[in-house]
Amino acid sequence: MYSSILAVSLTGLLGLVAAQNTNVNPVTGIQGNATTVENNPPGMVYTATLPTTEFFNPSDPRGNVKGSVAAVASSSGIGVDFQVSFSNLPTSGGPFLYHIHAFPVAADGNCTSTLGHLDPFIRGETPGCNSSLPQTCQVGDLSGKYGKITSDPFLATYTDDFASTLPGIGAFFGNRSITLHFANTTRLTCANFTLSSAATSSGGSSSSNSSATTSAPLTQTSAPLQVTGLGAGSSTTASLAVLFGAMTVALLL
Ligand SMILES: *[C@@H]1O[C@H](CO)[C@@H](O)[C@H](O)[C@H]1NC(C)=O
Ligand SMILES: *[C@@H]1O[C@H](CO)[C@@H](O)[C@H](O)[C@H]1NC(C)=O
Ligand SMILES: *[C@@H]1O[C@H](CO)[C@@H](O)[C@H](O)[C@H]1NC(C)=O
Ligand SMILES: *[C@@H]1O[C@H](CO)[C@@H](O)[C@H](O)[C@H]1NC(C)=O
Ligand SMILES: *[C@@H]1O[C@H](CO)[C@@H](O)[C@H](O)[C@H]1NC(C)=O
Ligand SMILES: *[C@@H]1O[C@H](CO)[C@@H](O)[C@H](O)[C@H]1NC(C)=O
Ligand SMILES: *[C@@H]1O[C@H](CO)[C@@H](O)[C@H](O)[C@H]1NC(C)=O
Ligand SMILES: [Cu+2]
Repeated sequence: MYSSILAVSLTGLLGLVAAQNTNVNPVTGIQGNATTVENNPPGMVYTATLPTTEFFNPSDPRGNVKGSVAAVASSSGIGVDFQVSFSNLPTSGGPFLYHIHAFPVAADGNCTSTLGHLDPFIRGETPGCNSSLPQTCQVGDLSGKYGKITSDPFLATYTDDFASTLPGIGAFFGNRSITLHFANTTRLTCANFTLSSAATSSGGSSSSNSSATTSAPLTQTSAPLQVTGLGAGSSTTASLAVLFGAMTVALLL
């Protein structure tokens, strides 16, 4: 199951994705490069805290990876500040990858349920992200843009211009999740983002000014949802067209 891709396409975009995947670098999403989100509501903090039980090996005596990803819109509203902290990683199988995945974790903790990466611009998996050009990467490909997990503990802080805390646009991640993978892309553990606070006084910017959150020219607002899995080297591809709204989904299990 880990080496198979299930691709579901209504719009027939799959061939376009595949064509882009095999061509030029830098790659551009079908909906263009990722756009900087400039009207994130300040102070909205979303945190994904890893569960105590590992998805990959629930009886692992070492227990699960510990840690969290906390993300808050910068006080300017431009981009999102991420604070990443992981420890107690497996002693082999790295360097580990982590991404914002498009769907939340099922109640039973099964990380398969998070489906693929957050990819509102329909950029697809391959070629891999060039971290020098983060706007050309999948919005959710955090380890692609900012580095794989290469230490234990692993701590990273960065600002991502493309993810958003503004509900209603494709780049919004507050209703989605983080998934950690082994280097071979097998899913290790995952966690929902949840709203941990909506600060009212940090940074000095008003967080209650609704005019600050009205929509900028964000063309992805009505873009079809695109999620992709991880699997540049996958060997099995199955594709089928399904009449389910304007949705293109490529899923690696
Ligand atoms: C996407 O960004 C890359 C790198 O800056 C650029 O070469 C490319 O032309 C951009 N594509 C579009 C459609 O703007
Ligand atoms: C991926 O790597 C992990 C850790 O080395 C290993 O346990 C697992 O079997 C691998 N999965 C696949 C599909 O090879
Ligand atoms: C993740 O969030 C979804 C949507 O709110 C919820 O149904 C699910 O139970 C949550 N998963 C876990 C493991 O808490
Ligand atoms: C997780 O969900 C997938 C897809 O529904 C299923 O094949 C797999 O057996 C589940 N894994 C566990 C540990 O429940
Ligand atoms: C990544 O993009 C930079 C800037 O355009 C370029 O110099 C570099 O060659 C690219 N790296 C790869 C691996 O394509
Ligand atoms: C998450 O929120 C975005 C923006 O509001 C919406 O487009 C998307 O369908 C939501 N996803 C889930 C899994 O609820
Ligand atoms: C909201 O912000 C705009 C632009 O800075 C300003 O003109 C307006 O007075 C503010 N409204 C409130 C209720 O703070
Ligand atoms: Cu992932």
